[in-house]
Amino acid sequence: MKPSVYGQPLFPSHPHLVNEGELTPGIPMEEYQRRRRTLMDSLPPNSAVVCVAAPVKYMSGRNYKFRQASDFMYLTGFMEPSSAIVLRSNASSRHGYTYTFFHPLQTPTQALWDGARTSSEDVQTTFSADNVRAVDEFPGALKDLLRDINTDFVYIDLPPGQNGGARRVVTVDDICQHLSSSGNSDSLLDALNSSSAGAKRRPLAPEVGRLRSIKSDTEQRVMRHAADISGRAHAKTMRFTRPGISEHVLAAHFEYLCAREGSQRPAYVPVVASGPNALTIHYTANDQVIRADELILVDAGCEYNGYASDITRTWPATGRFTSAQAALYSAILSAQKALVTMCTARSGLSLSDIHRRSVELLRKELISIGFQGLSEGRMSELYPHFIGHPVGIGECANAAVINVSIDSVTDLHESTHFERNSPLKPGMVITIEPGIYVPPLPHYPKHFHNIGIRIEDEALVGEDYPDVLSVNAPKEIADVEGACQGLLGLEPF
Ligand SMILES: [Mn+2]
Repeated sequence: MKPSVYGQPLFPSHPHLVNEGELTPGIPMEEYQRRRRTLMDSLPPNSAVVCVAAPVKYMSGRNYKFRQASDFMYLTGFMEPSSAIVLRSNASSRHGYTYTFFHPLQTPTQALWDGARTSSEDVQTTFSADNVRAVDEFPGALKDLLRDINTDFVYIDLPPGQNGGARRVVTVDDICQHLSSSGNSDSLLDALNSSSAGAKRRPLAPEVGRLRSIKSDTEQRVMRHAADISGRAHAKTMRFTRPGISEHVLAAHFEYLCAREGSQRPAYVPVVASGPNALTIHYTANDQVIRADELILVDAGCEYNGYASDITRTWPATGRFTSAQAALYSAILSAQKALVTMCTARSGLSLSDIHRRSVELLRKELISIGFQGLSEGRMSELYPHFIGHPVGIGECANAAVINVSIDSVTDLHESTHFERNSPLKPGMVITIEPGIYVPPLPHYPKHFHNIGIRIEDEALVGEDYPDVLSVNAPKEIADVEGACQGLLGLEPF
């Protein structure tokens, strides 16, 4: 069906991407219903949930490729901007709650220039909404909801603020601004800030975050596919590497390989750090030339059908580790493999526990290759970040929420409402990414100076065993060298 009459790929228009019965690729319509039902069942009686789509962002006059807000995507499967939903407890309705969908009505001019948006009829039938209304009516409906004496709690989140990355307390004017230019946002803001509304407002993100942290079977399948694509791209990028080319060429090559496999976008800005650049944890300039004696640290992963992947590998430019590089690499690898085995429910460990183990293990490994005087301070100089983080539907996060994870400043790849101190549960997907970055300081062995190595896998937590999703990316020294040298039968393209 060309042109499509929908605002996103759906089975009738894109049967090569979306199977019958699925709302988004890989995720059935019933699963979205189950997510909403589980959310509503987890809240007190007489609760309402309000969730808002992402706004369109502009780059010098033209819009960026749109990406839906993560929680809205998780609850609706709807991939268009300027929309909102309201869920209300209602035991007598067919789903156990009522589902009201606000979306923009399209004008013929918009359709001509931007292509079709999903019609109200299709929002109702395909997305299972009980009521469909024009988004212009949303501010008024929200005001009514906040004043409704039969609604005890309104779970609502507001877009992150601009004030240094910290979340503002009330910013629903942002919601109105991007949902409805005609809406009276002043009076809505007044309504939200009224004392009665303040007493009923609750943050939605922690509630959705709890659900999002446990991946269903279908989510696990999508995430495995995302990791397969990224892992293979790592292997082929190893093969593609040669001294004398620039870091950005490897970044471009990796992204090209993922895009060809159907990835919609990179999950985050990749780190391609050659030699001492690897000592900058968030190195993303990716604009220097790779030298023959250097290692290259590549932290890169694709987003595929809404789910992120996140893998780091470090390999030699020439395809062969020097003895110092190999010694440090093996030390980190043996700690990394031991840490991956801890990603089970049976272990009873939390991510924070695993982090503490990672410091102990790395210290022991470093001592065995000649490091001395590894006090707590020295360890955090060599290993300045956290062991890992949850992965799933990506989400921009602010550094204030969690300030020690590698990815916290740029992107968390999953809800920020992950309980680091609670034992791991089956169905969680977390990264295990120990790294050592040796500054050129006299208290460290000279032959390790300026070497930075990180090895990062994605582990699906099981009851008794972890399932490593990122297995396609070579990790053992023999496999990494084999991939670089073309001994694994892998072509660079
Ligand atoms: Mn990561």
